[in-house]
Amino acid sequence: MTTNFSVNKQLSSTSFPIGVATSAFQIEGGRDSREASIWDTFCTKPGAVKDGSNGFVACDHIEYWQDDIELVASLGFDAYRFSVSWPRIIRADGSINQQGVLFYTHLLTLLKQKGLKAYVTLYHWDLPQYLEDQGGWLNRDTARAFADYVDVVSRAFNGLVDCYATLNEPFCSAYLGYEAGVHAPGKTGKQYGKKAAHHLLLAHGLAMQVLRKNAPDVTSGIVLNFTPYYAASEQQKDCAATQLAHDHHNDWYVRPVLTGKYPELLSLLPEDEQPDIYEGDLALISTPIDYLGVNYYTRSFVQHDDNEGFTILPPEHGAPVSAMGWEIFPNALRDLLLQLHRDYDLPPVQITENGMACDDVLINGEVDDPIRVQYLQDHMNAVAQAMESGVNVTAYFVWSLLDNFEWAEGYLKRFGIVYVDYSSQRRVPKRSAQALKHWLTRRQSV
Ligand code: GCO
Repeated sequence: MTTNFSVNKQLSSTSFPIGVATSAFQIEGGRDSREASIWDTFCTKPGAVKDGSNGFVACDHIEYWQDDIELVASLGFDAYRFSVSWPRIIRADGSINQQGVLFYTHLLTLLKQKGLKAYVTLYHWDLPQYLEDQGGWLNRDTARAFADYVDVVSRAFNGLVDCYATLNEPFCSAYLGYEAGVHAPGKTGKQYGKKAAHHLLLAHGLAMQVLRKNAPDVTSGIVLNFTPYYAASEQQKDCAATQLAHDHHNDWYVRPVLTGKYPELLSLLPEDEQPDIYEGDLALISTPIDYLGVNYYTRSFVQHDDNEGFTILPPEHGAPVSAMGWEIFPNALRDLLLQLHRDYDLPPVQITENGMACDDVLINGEVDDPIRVQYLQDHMNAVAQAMESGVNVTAYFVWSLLDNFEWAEGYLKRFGIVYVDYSSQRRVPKRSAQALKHWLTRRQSV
């Protein structure tokens, strides 16, 4: 297998951390040693998850975590981004699950021993079910409960963490979970999405204040996902629809965090779709962050729609797509970074997720994924171009270390650079992992 991997010099110095990412629900398993999360419940709904699977075992990382960290180190990465499972830390009765806390402190200690930087995400979609039973993210109190949980972990992890992310992709939690209903908890209705989003952003703001107190030396921020939208035609109404999609899905999250204001769209929303904003909320939400985490996978085309205002189109016929059906278009990552740089007074940016699902198959003990190698190389080079144009990017993470539970797709989609044989839990580094290793271990310090 060839393992050539050629990346622009900006990203090829050992002083620029290259990492690999995972999240708790997607890999851990160990369901019996934690409380239920909204994803456990969602998985029991007929038809909610394509293959009818769940996160009871997943990659059994709760058993194999030492091997998995060893793998991250042996592949030559500088950093590991993972998430902490809230329902593994705080029990329904409010007490602390010390075994859960220990799991993560052991993991963090091992990362330190291996010289790997620890990037810790505090919420990657697995809300404790007992909080959903009280209204979940539609209940303002959930934001306060999050801050209390963050207080517990940031004290326990003292000295072990390099970087915190409060939330991962609040758009997905709010819109996919409470409006479109395709993610947990599976609620549908336009009256819910922005309300849930506001409480999530509030949770972020409250958590930032806790982190400033408990972990003042740790780089802290938030991770947002962005789908750059392109107008399906030059017609004015398609251009307006594209802006609307951007305001709803991208700008709704980044603008309040960076400026303390929602997009103007707020005043145009029907009353029942408006979030419940209290005095002081936006000041909290815009607590200064040390970095903005950007997750990028694809772009989309947008068309005017008479009912909804906009509709998002599938990729054009013949466009290269991933196994998710998402268009592969690296230049949109460069352009996204440049646009953020133009629109905002940006803090340093980390690319906290980037990767693709392929139809990977294990043949004679090997998995050949040249398309993923190309994808990663092209996207890293797109990042390097943005850096050349002045965007301050300070880290890059591949999604994901392992094939894992891909939410509503179950185990059908493989995003890992390491193949997981779920029947034996054997891990097999794909060609992409080998290519990355070859490149990572030959970088120079500059
Ligand atoms: C994400 C998610 C990941 C997904 C990945 C691919 O943050 O979107 O963090 O959990 O697996 O994006 O869909």
